[in-house]
Amino acid sequence: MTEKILNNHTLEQLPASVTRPGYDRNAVTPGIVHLGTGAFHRAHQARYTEEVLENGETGWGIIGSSLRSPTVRDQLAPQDYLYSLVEKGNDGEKIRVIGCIQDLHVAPESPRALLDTLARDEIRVVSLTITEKGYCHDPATGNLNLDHPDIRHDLDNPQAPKSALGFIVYALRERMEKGLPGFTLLSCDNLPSNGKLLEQMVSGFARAVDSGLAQWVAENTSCPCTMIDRIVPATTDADRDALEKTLGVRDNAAVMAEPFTQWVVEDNFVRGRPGWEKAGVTFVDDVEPYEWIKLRLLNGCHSLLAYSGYLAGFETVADVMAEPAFAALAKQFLANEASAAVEAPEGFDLQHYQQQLLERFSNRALRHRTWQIAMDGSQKIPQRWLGTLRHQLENGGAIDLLTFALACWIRYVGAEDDAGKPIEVSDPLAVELKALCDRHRDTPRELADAFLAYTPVFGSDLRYNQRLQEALTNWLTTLGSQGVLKSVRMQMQTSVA
Ligand code: CS2
Repeated sequence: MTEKILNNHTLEQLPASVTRPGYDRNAVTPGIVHLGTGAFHRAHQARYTEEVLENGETGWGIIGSSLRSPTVRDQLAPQDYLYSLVEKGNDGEKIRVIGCIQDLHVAPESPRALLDTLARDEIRVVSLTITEKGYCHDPATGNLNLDHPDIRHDLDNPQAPKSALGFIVYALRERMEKGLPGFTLLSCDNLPSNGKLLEQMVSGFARAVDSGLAQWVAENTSCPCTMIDRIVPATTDADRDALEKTLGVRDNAAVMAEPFTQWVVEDNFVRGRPGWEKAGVTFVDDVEPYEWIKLRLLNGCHSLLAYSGYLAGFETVADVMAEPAFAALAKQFLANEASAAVEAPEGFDLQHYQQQLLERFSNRALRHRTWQIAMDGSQKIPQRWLGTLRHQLENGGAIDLLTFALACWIRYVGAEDDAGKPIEVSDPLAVELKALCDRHRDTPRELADAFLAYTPVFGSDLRYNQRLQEALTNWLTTLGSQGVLKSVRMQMQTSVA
């Protein structure tokens, strides 16, 4: 018997409590190509765009793309590109079927098809969720890494690129040659000044192709900065099974998210944009203050909880937060260290924001794995912790928990948890980082020095800071002898179990 799946035919059979597209999907034409159509995009930008289509702006359908795996296309295509967004809070859930994705290219299967789509006149916005490492930059300096294997490949293969930068620049070249206008490039990744970074990467790549092209790209595109925020854990089979019971049909492409969502965008679009402001997006002149608050408080604390919690044996962020000493640790990190290094825009209540974050992290309806957040630390740490750390060092501020966090990360990339179980470390620099740990495993001072001298992550300015060296060495020593759980309990002065 074939299982019933969510699609155009079964849409009408869903329970009445489920919201579904109220507009005519056949009347929608594409205006956006999105690179990296993972769970985050589907729970965030797509949900705002769905609202725009509901408001009658039919020219902003989304054509998705995956730069690597066919999984999302294989899930969505049999479902007529429909999927459920399940918003889960401690007090229940809301389900909405989203219909704004119209098609999805799997780039490695046909790079040509994606290039052709990007070169269509009607495409006015190209947005990206390709994760930090997708920008092929050096995380410490923000420079384009021309030695990156994908960049080298793409410079030699203009007809069949692999990287987002390759697709964007070669598609823009085709548009230039056809006499078409450019498009807006909208970064939706967790990076500071993500638009500026994208602009630099695109222009660096374009210059390496041809200087005339680079100039055309600069004149015919814009790269607004954005601050994106919504916690969206990877969907599990258990989530899909539970949802099937509610829906009465199988949805293999469903995404789970917290109720909270926020998107702050710089209003700088070269060929118009969807009326996202009517869907709750905040348009501002300067996104930067929002970005720093989000990266240093939310993401900084998330990474702290992920490394320390994983080492201590906790599977999800909510599990970590259920341990009082860790909840106190998060609170103290936000109040004493992370928030010292940000400036709130007028009217922004930083106290309330911190309180809200602690509640969001404690959402027990979401199973957000510490392992998932711990991925790609080498690409995340500079913007999440090191800017704060530099600020605190310069101003004589507290660094206790920043150095604790760094020590946890170092132990994590050493690839063994506190119970002696191997860790599957997922990071583009995993091999080099593990080698550093192996070389200096038994001498905390040398281990601290070796990491602080590792320029791809730390740059070259932190290595000789004595206060930092000592604090990091102390934590590595303590963690080596006591493990994370005991150390956190001691630090937070709660009783040792
Ligand atoms: C998380 C983020 O995986 C991670 O590194 O910190 O994805 C986080 O959930 C989002 O930025 C929340 O907006």
